[in-house]
Amino acid sequence: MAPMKLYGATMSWNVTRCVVALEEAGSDYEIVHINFGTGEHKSPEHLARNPFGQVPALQDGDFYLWESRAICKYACRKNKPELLKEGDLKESAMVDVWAEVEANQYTAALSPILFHCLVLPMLGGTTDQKVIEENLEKLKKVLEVYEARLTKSKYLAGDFISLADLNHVSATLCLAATPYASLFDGYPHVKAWWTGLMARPSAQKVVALTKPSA
Ligand code: GS8
Repeated sequence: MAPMKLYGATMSWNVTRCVVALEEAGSDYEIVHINFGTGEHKSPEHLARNPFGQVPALQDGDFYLWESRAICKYACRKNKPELLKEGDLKESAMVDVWAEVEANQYTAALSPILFHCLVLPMLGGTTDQKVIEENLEKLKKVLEVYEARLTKSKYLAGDFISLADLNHVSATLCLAATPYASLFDGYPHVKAWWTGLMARPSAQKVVALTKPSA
């Protein structure tokens, strides 16, 4: 069967979130670059893949889907369901809980920081320090909860790695390029968890893909 196609630009942490899951699942896939500069994401071809004209989108044969976290789940269900613990009612529920926390607490606070520190300057916009500070405060409160959780279990959903942990990798990698790279220093268990995630080949694949020369 033909490899799956992940459409996107690897500078997007929504796209590289999918790269991590596809790598971890051992999926057969290839990345198809979408050129934002030429507006390719709004072309009829791409709108057929993602009606919102956004990246990422995934193609598996004649099946298309979008929304990075749905793509990540699909890769796991297809190639590595252990990452979702779907056979266990309570473990899978904890994976769901921490996957929601990643999306609605952690990345909800981290994204505006990344946007203002990294994306806006690239687009010629002006960074709003107030937005950064407000979201840093939110993120610190979230990290306090993570620190407490990670003193009790090795990973977020329990003593097993899951998609809930892996979904953090792509956006957190971008934090290193901001002035807040040392944020985790105040949270030793979070830092150890992150160091473990960073060492995984899937995270290193994203590092390699997002190097300026890549
Ligand atoms: C968000 C996708 C998104 O914002 C997901 O896949 O998780 N909830 C969705 N994609 C941006 C790229 S930056 O990460 C995008 O395509 N923006 C272009 C646009 O909105 O026109």
